[in-house]
Amino acid sequence: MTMLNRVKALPKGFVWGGATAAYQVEGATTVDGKGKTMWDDYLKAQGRFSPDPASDFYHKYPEDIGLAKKYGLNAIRVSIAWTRIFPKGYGEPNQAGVAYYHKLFKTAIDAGVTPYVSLHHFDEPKTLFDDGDWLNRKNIDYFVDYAKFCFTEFPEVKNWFTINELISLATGQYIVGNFPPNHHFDVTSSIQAQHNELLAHARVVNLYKSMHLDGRIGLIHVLNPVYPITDTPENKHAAALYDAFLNRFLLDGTFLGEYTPETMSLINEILDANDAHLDIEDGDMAILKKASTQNDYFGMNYYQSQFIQAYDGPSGNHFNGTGKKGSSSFSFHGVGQIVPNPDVPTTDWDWNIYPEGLYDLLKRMKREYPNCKTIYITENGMGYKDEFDGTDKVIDDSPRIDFVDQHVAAVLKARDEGVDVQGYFIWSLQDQFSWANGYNKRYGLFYVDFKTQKRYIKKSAEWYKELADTMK
Ligand code: BGP
Repeated sequence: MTMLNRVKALPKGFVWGGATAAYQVEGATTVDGKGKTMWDDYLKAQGRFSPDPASDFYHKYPEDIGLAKKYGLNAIRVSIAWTRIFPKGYGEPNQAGVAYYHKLFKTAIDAGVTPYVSLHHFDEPKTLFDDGDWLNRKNIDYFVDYAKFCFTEFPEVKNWFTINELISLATGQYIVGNFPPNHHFDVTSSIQAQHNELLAHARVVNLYKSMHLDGRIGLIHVLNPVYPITDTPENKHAAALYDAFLNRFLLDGTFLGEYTPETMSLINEILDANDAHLDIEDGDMAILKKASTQNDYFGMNYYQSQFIQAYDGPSGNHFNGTGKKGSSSFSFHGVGQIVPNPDVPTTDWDWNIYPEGLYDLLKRMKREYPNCKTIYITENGMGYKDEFDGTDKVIDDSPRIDFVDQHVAAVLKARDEGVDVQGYFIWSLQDQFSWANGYNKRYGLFYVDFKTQKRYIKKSAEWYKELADTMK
């Protein structure tokens, strides 16, 4: 019996993958010489959940790659934990960590599941975090050294990404305050971290190109389309401010190699309202400019769109980290307020389910950023409280299938209209913990019983396979 609903077939040669991130899946945080990340002590002190055993991917990767293959996936997103290679972020490489990634990549390649590899997925080495993290420009030098080591050491990797989701890191750390060091509405640090991470990305891309390697490189942004809740001039302006802060500043820096006057006028309005500032040093923009035409592709993550209302009051937020529907709020002084849209359904974590946003985004990339040529959707998926009855019965996660189906349909529509989208990675391959929500926010095609580390099949995996088979 077919499970196909909106999407009936995938284009031939489409990359049909599943995504993971080292810290969220590997576990084994203290073995084989691994150094601490910025999360280890923080999570311990917080006491909400532990990064061990996660999904035990450090040991279970052959099984998970086997499942990926069995269910028709031809690609996997993984990240290298910087602290497995350089426990302090710099110095002598840790051979056990290097050996682990060689084994992981070989297992995937041998199975016909191509690895797409990020160098940085939120897991900053603790030593460098303590030293200022991305706010310290020395961090950029260490990141470039680490990237160079990986490019030389892992020639089997042909698809690289520099950094995952600069905006989530910068806002999680300095605006929302749910990533260490938990600052709230520290606008200066947030915008400076974004600029410095863009510089790090650009330097690594320029380096990669100068090495003339046989492979491709790009970076990953999560984009949040922003719409005024009603079409008043005030709401439209608030939406433009949000868009500049969440999307435009980073897209301009990545694909134009400059922050356009229009973008900067919006950003400066936000900075002025918050007594904040941004330092750009001589030579920075030339580095961004050079890299802006050299990205081989763009990894786009998309989860949700935001609806905005003009707002004059103080900044404040409540983060829904538990899945209690309707408990989140976010107001940004000098920018606007995120408000619910009664016509748009939400997940239990108050994330708007709005596939139109993904379609709009893809069309916008083509219109506004011609240097962004090939796109992969590197993350999209639905956090859901899967119900597991302890048996081998396939777990029914129909709402997730519906979510992914709607979003893949939006991707293929944009592709039919000329946007060069070459692939889609569901977040996530197997269940893994969520940075600010812990283990009860599941996204996987495969259910992980975190007590026994056994894997169980979800209905979405069977649906994914059925679509994979349409490519043959
Ligand atoms: C992205 C991250 C992923 C993942 C995902 C889901 O921002 O790149 O690592 O966590 O979002 O988000 P969450 O876990 O907060 O639900």
